[in-house]
Amino acid sequence: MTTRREFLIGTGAGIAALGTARLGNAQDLGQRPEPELGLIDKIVHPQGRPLRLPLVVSTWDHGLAANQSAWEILKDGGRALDAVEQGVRVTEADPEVRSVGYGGLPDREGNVTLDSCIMDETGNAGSVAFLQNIMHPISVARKVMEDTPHVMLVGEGARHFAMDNGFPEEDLLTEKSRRTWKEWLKTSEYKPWAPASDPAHDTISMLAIDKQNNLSGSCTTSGLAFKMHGRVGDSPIIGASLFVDNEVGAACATGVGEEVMKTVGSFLIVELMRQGMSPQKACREGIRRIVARNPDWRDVQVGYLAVDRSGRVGAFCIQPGFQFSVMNEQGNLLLDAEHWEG
Ligand code: SD4
Repeated sequence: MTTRREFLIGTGAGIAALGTARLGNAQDLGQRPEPELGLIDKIVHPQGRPLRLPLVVSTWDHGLAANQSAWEILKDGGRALDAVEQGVRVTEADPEVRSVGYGGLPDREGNVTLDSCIMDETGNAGSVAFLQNIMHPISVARKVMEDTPHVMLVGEGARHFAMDNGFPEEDLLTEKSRRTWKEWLKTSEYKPWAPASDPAHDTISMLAIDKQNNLSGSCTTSGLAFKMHGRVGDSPIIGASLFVDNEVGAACATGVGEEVMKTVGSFLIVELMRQGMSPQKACREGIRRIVARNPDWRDVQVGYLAVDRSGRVGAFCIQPGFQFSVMNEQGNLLLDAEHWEG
């Protein structure tokens, strides 16, 4: 049973919980959740307050379903690495999410090409880029990490590696996405900088801390819709879309990958946390670096999400509209990130 409550929180800290907050899981059954002790108040606290562990956070509203799947692993004492893989597989398999995996919008030539990476508590990492016809790039990225001496495989090599390891080849272009592409072809307007409030651009990135206090992260996407064939964004690039350091925390990204890559955003945010910044301030500084070097920042969306190893959460974006999902034993919430005020 899920208890649905609406939260409207005015906050000097800037993260306003505006959407529907879904509180309640098996342990809350029959009890009214206590908002003043719950997730929201701790997240909106100016310095951030540690949330109860284990904990999983992810980008956008499709993160709610992904968090739930990750939580099934975390609540039983499972490993954060398994949680972040299983969590984003839900999104990869969902044809209604048009920016990740199966049903993702294609490049301008009609090919669905996928980017993904994963990183564990020991600093091991795996990634795949420009992968076609494989529904679960996150699991291929994990195989690259665990079964090869390498970090990254791309294109045909990645696809052959996946098939050799038993991943089925599938057509990932759904009828709905094919129709959207055909519609786009009528104008063929090349606009890779569109803000991420456009539903075509919603990568899932996920971070988790397990009961052993270990961190892991994952990221998976079909990338910018109608991109040039062969274009690869930040999502498979360790340090850009994702970085995990078990001594400090973890960070991940969504939005226009070129901006994230040029500022090595997730690595930057983890290093800022290492120097003592809260996750919230570190995410804000990551966004400030992009805004500062980019006169056209109003046309660009990037959103960052971070946790430190104590369980403090931060999120910040350029344009209003970036949402993130946070789950622990107290509930599974969708929150609006604070945005840059030009
Ligand atoms: C990319 N970062 O390919 C991805 C797209 C994205 O929300 O995150 N959209 O650049």
